[in-house]
Amino acid sequence: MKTSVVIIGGGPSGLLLSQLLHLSGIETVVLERRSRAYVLSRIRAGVLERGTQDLLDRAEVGTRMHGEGQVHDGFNLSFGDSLHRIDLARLRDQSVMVYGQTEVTKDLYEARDRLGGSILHEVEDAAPYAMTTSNPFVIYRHNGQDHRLNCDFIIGCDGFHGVSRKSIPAAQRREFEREYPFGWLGVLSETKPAAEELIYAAHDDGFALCSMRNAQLSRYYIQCKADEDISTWSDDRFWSTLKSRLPRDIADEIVTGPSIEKSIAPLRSYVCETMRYGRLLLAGDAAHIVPPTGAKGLNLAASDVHYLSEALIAWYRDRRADLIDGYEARALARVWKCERFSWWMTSLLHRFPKSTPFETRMQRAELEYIVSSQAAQTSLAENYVGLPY
Ligand code: RFL
Ligand code: PHB
Repeated sequence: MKTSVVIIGGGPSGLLLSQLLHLSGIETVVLERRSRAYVLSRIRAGVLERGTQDLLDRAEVGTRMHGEGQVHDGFNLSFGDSLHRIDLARLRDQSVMVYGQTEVTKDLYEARDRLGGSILHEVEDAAPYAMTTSNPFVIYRHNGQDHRLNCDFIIGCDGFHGVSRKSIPAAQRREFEREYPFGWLGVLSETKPAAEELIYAAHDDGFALCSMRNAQLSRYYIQCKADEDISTWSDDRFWSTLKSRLPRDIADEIVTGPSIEKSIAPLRSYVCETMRYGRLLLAGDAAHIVPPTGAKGLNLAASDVHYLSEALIAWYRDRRADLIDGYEARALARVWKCERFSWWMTSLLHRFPKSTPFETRMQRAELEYIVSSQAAQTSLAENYVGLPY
């Protein structure tokens, strides 16, 4: 069997790339380890930058996002029992879109199905071979049978735990990592959101975030221990901890209800600068992870897909190799800036178990500076709405 591009991983990066390539007449096969129901049950990102929205429009999957997503012109920082609004529209003349990753993924599946895209689910043991030759191939197992798929390129869109990055010899991988000494405990609940816009709360007991998916669906997170045992977190304990980290007037208004999803995510910053190894190219979480505080993970995956789709289209349409050769450098230039922003937001808003009193004062001084300085707010807003591609 032969196709042009094999994409390992059918999350948002893999599906979006496959859709963009299809629209330019390039054939792809997507190999996904999980079932479709499992992929759609993962609750993840909620905030889309303008560049991501534009890319979804270009992929002809933006209609439902524009109809059902919420345009947010600002968000709030909370500390010391008060709320401070960051006015994205005034500071940067831009907004973000609140529209869940689950919905983005559903829209992409719908489009790929409608156009006859080839997405194989519950694929086992996918592995790339001959990446440094011009005839790479992928071996995998599907429905109990082994297969070999020849191709021109293999794209690793298989997330942080995937096989693609690990197929690059360790000696060739330039990797950088920071783990944070805490995680996020997230809850989804069918309740009215705490406020119209997101609230990022820094509190002496730890960070909290009030987000949403729509007018009747709230998403909340609280900072927890890295090795937290989720079974010790009843809904009641979650709600009372969340409320204790928010300004009194917001906490009093919070509508509680049963959680319909509860999970813990570790926080990590990670970059594999080796985003290309011969005919294997990495995109999205397969190549880099940001802590979720800046809402950048999915958006960064989208900017990779933008550069990579341009590169592959130039290869097939104009027989140009320069954008493939330049992919890693173009992507990394943006990746490192988003890594910096996500690390900075995380460092600013969380309680670090080993912080000294001086460091805690520095965090507070920085928050005070941000809310009193238009220059500082402009920088925050510029990064939050998304750096240009
Ligand atoms: P994904 O979504 O992890 O998809 C990878 C896919 O590859 C499959 N796979 C394999 N398939 C075949 N063979 C193998 N060996 C395979 N190994 C893995 C997996 O099953 C999966 O389907 O990576 P992708 O596509 O690069 O997308 C990245 C985003 O999912 C991620 O960056 C965001 O969710 C991060 N993120 C956020 N990003 C934002 O832009 N805004 C946000 O508000 C935001 N909030 C978040 C987040 C991530 C979170 N968690 C849980 C880490 C909030 C949270 C809590
Ligand atoms: C979310 O709604 O899941 C969300 C929003 C903003 C973030 C992270 C997660 O920074």
